[in-house]
Amino acid sequence: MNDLIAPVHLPRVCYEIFVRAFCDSNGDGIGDINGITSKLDYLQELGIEAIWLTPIHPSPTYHKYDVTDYYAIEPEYGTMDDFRRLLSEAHQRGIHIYMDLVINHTSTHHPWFQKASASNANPYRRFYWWMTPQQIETRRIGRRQLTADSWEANPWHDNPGDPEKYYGMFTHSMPDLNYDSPLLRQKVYRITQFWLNEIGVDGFRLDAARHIYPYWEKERNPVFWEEFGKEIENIKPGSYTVGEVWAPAEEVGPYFRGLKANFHFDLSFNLQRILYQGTHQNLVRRLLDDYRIFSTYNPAFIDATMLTNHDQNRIGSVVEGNIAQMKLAAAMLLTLPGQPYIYYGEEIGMLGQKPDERIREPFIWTEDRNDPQRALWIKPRYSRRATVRALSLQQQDPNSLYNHYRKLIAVRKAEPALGQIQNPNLAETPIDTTTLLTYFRTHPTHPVLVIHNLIDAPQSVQLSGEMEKYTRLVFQTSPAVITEKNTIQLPAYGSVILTQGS
Ligand SMILES: [Ca+2]
Ligand SMILES: [Ca+2]
Repeated sequence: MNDLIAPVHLPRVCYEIFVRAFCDSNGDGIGDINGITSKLDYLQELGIEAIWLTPIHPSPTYHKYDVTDYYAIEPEYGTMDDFRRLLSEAHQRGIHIYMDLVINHTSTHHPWFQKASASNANPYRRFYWWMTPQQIETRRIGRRQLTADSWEANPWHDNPGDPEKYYGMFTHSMPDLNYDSPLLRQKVYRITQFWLNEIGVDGFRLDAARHIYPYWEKERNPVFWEEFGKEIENIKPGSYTVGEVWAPAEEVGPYFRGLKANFHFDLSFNLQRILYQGTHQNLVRRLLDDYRIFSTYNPAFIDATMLTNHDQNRIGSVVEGNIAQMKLAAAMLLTLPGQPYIYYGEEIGMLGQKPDERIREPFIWTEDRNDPQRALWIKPRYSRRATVRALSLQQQDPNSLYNHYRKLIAVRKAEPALGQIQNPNLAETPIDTTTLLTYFRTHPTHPVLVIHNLIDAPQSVQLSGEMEKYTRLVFQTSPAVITEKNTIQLPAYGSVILTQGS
């Protein structure tokens, strides 16, 4: 169970790029691979050590989560040479590249499905799920319960002229692959081998990991990923994998048998609840419970944390554009254990609420309305120059959200207790004020104490007992005056990071 080898170097801060929206290099308005390459210096300066790219394979949709060719690059985004150059430039800067691997389903335009849907007498038929209405009825699997990631209630779709229907849990244009086919498994492992060894990516983000087998066989999913994890480890030892298992911790746990990391959706929701309600939600205790669950499946588990991703309302909109609360959100994410993922634009306070297109609006690089690098794939409604300060302005302002992120990331890297990714070193403090979130990041020689003020009013905190040793302020949101011995005055939504004074 524990034969997964940890990557030699685990990136301490990661960044998710929605490719279409990030940076346009050739003036067609669509963010692309060369655009990302041109911003590697920016990402390095921010402190990013790994990038998760949303899918870059050919696909008929703007989001590209329905692939038509797993061996190619979407022409809108560039060429294989462009991608190779991105990899090489990223690696020169110590930045890892993770590809989004979407293998729960394909596009209906994928040649596999084209062949599978054309006749039931070819080997590709078995790459998908087919049943007659009668079989569906008998097994009572005609309708599915809605989940956070799919509102499709009727997952069986008509194939014109065919007595059998096919299963597509997201939508009719995304037919689910059926991993009972050994040939399909072989083909998928060959794809991973191509990208890991022939092209040189560092790992994969696994889309819809909990849906590989349909809901009536869902206990087979962690088993599938266990096999997948072993294959990947054979193909390229130390490769990174992070799963999208949008479910409570109890359900996520078993996926750590095969996947090194999984996204922590419960944490994302708890952080949002903390911001809404201004109370700590027993976060530390809940996290310790989750870690216990994860570690029973794999003591070397990697907790992939985030405020939100490309499927959730942006954190900036969760707090209704309040920059002080966005700073608080960043301070929580970047001082908790795990491997944090920043969703592109979070660092400049981008806004956005569903539908999905609206949480994927173009990054605002400069205040120039004709900035050629700014993607124009959609006319922004939430993240406009009038509502979000351009990066170029924030870079010059020491108190900007951008510089807040940069400082926090630097502190996370400088303090070994904060940068520790595996074996989460989190501990409760004796402070029990509900409007404060406090925790230790334990360490044999350099432990850290973190205190967040969760409300829109100053609060003072008395440090007693063990906490009296923490006298050195290594980070503060804005001047947090230590008024007298062992008392810290925290401004509204302010955070401090303290170490033991020497
Ligand atoms: Ca472009
Ligand atoms: Ca599936």
